[in-house]
Amino acid sequence: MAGEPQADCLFCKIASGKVPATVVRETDTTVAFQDINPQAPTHVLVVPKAHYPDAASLAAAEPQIAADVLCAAEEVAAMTGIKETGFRIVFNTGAGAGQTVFHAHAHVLGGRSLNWPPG
Ligand code: DGP
Repeated sequence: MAGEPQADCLFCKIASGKVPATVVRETDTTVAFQDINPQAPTHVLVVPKAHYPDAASLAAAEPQIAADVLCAAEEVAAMTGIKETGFRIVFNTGAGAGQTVFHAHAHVLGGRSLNWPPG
C-alpha cells in the first residue's frame, strides 16, 4: 500500500530506529537526523515516516505530510541557528538530480555561504 514502510529502504529503517542515526527532531509524521556525509556545517535530513520514493510523489499523495516535512525543516533551521544566517532546503528528485536514496527527504543546509546556481 502507498506510504507503507519498505523492508529494503534505508530511510524507513532509520525512521523506525532499526538503523542508528543522530536524530535531532521527531514528530508524528517526520524524523530529522544528521546527514552521514555533511556538505555544510549544518546538514540535516528530514524524512517522512511514510515511504514515498521522492518529494514529488509524496506531495501528490500526501500534501499534509509534505507540508509537515517543510515545517520540520524550518524548525531544524531555527534549532540549529541557521535560520538567522540563511539556509537552503533541497529535495533532490530523481537520479539525474543527484538523488541516491529513494525515500523522500529534505536536505537542510547552512552555516556557510551557499552558492547559486548549485552544482
Ligand atoms: P540524496 O543524494 O539527495 O539522495 O541524499 C541522500 C543523503 O543521505 C546523502 O547526503 C547521504 C545521506 N546518507 C546516506 N546513507 C546514510 C546513512 O546511513 N545515514 C545517514 N545519516 N545519512 C545517510
